[in-house]
Amino acid sequence: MKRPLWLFFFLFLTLSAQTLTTEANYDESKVGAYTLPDPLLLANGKTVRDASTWKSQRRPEIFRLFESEVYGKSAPKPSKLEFEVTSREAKALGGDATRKEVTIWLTPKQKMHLLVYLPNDTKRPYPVFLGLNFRGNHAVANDPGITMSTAWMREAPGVENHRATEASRGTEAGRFQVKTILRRGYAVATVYYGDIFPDRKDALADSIIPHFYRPGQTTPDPGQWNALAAWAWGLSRVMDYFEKDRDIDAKHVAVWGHSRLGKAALWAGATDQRFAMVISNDSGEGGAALARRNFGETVERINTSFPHWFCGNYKKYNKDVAALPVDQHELLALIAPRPLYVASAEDDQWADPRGEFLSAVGAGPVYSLFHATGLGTDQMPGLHQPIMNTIGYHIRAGKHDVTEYDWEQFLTFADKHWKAR
Ligand code: GTR
Repeated sequence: MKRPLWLFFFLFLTLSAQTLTTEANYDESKVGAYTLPDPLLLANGKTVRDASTWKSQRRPEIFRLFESEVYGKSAPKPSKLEFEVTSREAKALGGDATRKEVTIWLTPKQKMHLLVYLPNDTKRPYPVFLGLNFRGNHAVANDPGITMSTAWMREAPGVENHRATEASRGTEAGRFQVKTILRRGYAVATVYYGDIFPDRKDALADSIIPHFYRPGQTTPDPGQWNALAAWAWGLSRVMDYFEKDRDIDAKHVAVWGHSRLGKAALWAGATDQRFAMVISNDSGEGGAALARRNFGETVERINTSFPHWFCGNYKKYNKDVAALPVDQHELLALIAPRPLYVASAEDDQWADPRGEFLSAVGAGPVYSLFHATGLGTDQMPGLHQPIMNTIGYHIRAGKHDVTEYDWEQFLTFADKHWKAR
């Protein structure tokens, strides 16, 4: 029997519509009921009542679940890390800063480039804000002295054929606010995220990951790392360097990130407790936002658009997010009792600002175990009303970005927690 061609088209369209829930939900009344896993409930059914049980039993349980089901387990610290200071300029940025460039050899063959600005005053060692950048170190400030990245990058202003040109200098400066940060007495440090894992679906072979395969291994196991965990791992390697750099106060390193790099910053804060403060800016799905809230981006969407970000096991939850053994408030809880700041933007509904706030609320009981006040409220504040307890939160007007307003809050938050250092 001959079937008309249009019937096949029709079937194809129906099937593809079923494989991906196409429309993102932006209607609060359609979020639906969900039950969050209890961060204080041990696998053996007992409840955690003190910080020591959290640290010795429950934290490792939650950590291992995130490791095997969400981000994947990373390689350990390499035995042979090498650091090479390639430049030092004491009169950078019109004399306001000292600029250092450091090559971090992750393996004898794979390196990443670290850029550091130090404020030119006498209070060495400096606390520092460390964050990955999207466009190469030369994009974070208008400073012709920064070595241009030669790595592959996504198309962006000043990028041609996936390589940076002179025109891309300073194109990410608005997000880094280098001078403002330096003026407040903090150092600034950054690495191009593509040095660790180029942000493309097919870049695994060019990433750090194959360098740590077991003999004969050709792809990560479903519970092993992928791009997000690799970016977080790279941040820890910067921390390894800071522990040897006398300009930097390694006990006061705030790791921060925007969007996908905010997700990486949170995972870095969870995996590496040397980071004394963690800041997530508009990190959304797979970052600060609750996975179970059906609002904006979903687990299925993110795994479909970015299959190289999370580990293989995370894909099991595309159609059944309720089966996830964890939710993102527990990722935030892994940061406890260290200061944690979550920032949202009103027009960034894709990242689910309310889901980011509720996740910070959900981490609160773990902060309480340490006699620290998490957020101290479960009422979402209005625009430009920052909350600054051991967990901080704000939602500002405007779009998905990092702005002067965001930095003003991060700096105030850091001052509040670190002034007495
Ligand atoms: C989006 C992605 C978000 C967020 C964002 C970004 O396309 O869906 O999860 O990570 O990219 O990194 O800018």
